[in-house]
Amino acid sequence: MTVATSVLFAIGYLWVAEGVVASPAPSPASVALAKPTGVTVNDFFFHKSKVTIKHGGTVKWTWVGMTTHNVTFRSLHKHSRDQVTGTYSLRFAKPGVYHYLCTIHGFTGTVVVRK
Ligand SMILES: [Cu+2]
Repeated sequence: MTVATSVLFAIGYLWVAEGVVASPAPSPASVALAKPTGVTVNDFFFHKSKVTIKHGGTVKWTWVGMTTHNVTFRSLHKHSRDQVTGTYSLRFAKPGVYHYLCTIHGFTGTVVVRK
């Protein structure tokens, strides 16, 4: 074997070995955890008005009505903008029962976060 072929063999080997180490497939569990739970913001209600998620999970609200609304968690000091379209996402690290409302119209929703 010449020096040139030895080098080519070495490069080929490293390329294959790195490919195996560098791109592990994502586990199904991590993919499932990453998917947010969807709630729609309607005129004039949240649907579903109560959702249950696991701690560390995310809820994503999507505005689907014709009127300006917001998602406001007074207990968490977190809120969306007043908006007619678009989305708002919030991640819940701690278990608990979280009530929220649209402060413009007063309709309410609940996020239950399990352990
Ligand atoms: Cu509203």
